[in-house]
Amino acid sequence: MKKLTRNECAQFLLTHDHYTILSHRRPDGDTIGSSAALCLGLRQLGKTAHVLYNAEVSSRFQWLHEGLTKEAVEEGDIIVSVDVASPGMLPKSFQHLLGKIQLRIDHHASATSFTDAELVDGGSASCAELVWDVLSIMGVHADKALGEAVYVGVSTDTGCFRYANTNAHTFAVAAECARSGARIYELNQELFETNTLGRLRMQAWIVDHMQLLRGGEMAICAIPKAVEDSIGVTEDDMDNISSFPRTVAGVCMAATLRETTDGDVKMSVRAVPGYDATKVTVPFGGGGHKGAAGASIKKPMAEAIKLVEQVMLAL
Ligand SMILES: [Mn+2]
Repeated sequence: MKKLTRNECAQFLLTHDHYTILSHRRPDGDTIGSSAALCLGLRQLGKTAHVLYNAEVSSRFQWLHEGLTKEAVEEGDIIVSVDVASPGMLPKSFQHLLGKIQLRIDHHASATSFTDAELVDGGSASCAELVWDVLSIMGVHADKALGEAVYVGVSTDTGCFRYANTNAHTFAVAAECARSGARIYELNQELFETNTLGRLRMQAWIVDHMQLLRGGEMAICAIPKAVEDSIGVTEDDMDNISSFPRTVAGVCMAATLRETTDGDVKMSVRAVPGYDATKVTVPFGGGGHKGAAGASIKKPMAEAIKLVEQVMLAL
């Protein structure tokens, strides 16, 4: 595996003409915005580029991929993944492409290499910023559609510029997006200022049921599938719900556990600076960033809660 700088990555992308771009499973604003931005930028340079159709993209973000997707990789396509930290983060329907992916653009420091070459910057708040840096080296100009794709990635991965990963570069890229004509106010309203009733009811349930540990320094929030079903939340309602328990005053690290349809548990951990969320996820084979990390736990919920509690109490 070859490590690339932004310049080398730009040169690589300039050299070829046909691209398929991959996003990750449970796609968030960053992987969707990054893939859309890369696709639009390559097309602006006259290249043939598509985002591989990801069935898990929720209705909230579908507009970003409109007109950009295709159903299958074509002969001769260069395959590029964006915001994908490990092979396991690829959707099941993309798994057969492992071994054929030429380039990974990513910002996960605790990543597993799985491509021929990679541009990885763990200091970048979002993958979209990295994509933008590379595109601008390539001579791409940010128009409104490209600016909005980058902005969705940058703003969602920084919690609208509130998380600790936010830095001067993040704001510089956001400024480029604003200059491009991106609808900053409308996107902020839609992504950060508006809640569905389902989401608010879920937050109310969390307030009543979260378990505080170590005198309120840490929290575990275990949401049974039956509760999600009875409230009637959608995946959009649950998007980044794990950042909510952490907003309680005094809570520095919070683990949110959700039951999957297979009866296993998906855990998301959020932490403030000085705490390391990966210390809770790595013992379960997961990964992530210090501020935000995740793991899949192949245990029933009751057992998973006990194990997570043990890990948190031992930190
Ligand atoms: Mn990301």
